[in-house]
Amino acid sequence: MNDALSAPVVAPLPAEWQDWLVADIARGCADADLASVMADNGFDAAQARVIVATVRAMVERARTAGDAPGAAVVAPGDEAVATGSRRLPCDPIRLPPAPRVRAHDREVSIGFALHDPNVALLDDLLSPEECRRLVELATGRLQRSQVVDRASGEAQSSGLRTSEGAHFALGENPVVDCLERRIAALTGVPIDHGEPLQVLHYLPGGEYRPHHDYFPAAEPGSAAHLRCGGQRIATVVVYLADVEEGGETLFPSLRLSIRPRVGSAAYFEYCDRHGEVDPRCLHAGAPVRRGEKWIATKWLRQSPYRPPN
Ligand SMILES: O=C(O)CCC(=O)C(=O)O
Repeated sequence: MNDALSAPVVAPLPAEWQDWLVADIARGCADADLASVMADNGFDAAQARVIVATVRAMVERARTAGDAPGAAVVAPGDEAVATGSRRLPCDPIRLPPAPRVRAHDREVSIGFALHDPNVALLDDLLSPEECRRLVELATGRLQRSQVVDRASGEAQSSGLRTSEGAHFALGENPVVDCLERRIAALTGVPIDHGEPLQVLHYLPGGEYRPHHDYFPAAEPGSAAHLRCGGQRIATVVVYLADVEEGGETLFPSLRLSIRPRVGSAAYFEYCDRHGEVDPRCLHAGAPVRRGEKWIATKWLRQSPYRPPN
């Protein structure tokens, strides 16, 4: 492709969409998925395909020339992250750069988005009816929630996590299927990179003490989990009901507290394209003070997820 041809196609594209495309191409997203998100968000479908192909060609050309846009630059003096290496610049957030975006079959609002680390509030990810349906489907198959033992990798009950939960296989029913498609459309992470959805129920006093969702590479219990689809890269916590009091999702390092509101979701990323994890995404489910808390949690992986045997 020559520059004279590519320039007019890319130039009118708003800068935030250019950045989003460059970042998602570098992460390995497929052209068809990127074009489809753009089409869902008001771009002409044919033009979106041309734009994606053009930006990809520019990224490839820059990479060949040794000047990849978004390439890792180690910033001298940056604080260390979990691996003990110097901190790399945070990847741009995976969400499309618009306050209101079309995600598969539904308009979703981005309530707020923080950068570095990437944390966002998604409003209206599910309708109240869909939330009620998920709660209904989970009731009757709830079991005590477990955590992964850091040394052995085994799942076990713990006072750190006092909820009960139910797992749903990928696409197990229409609500789960729609939710998975919406999350994939929003994040560009393919559906098969998702672990089974968990619906969780907390009674008064129930909580999830501060923890990370990723598997620290240095811990012996992590190895078996990392073989199942690589590292966890992001989490979506969907609130299936309001909570009368308490039950916020807390991010102590960010001094951020997200209050459960039916249909909305907390979204956060903690593993970049170099596999570096970000301990600042420490989070907790605060104790429920009054009422009950219902959420659905989706963990996304670097690669297709295969459950351990
Ligand atoms: O209960 C919450 O608000 C947070 C849930 C959570 O941390 C998780 O599922 O990983």
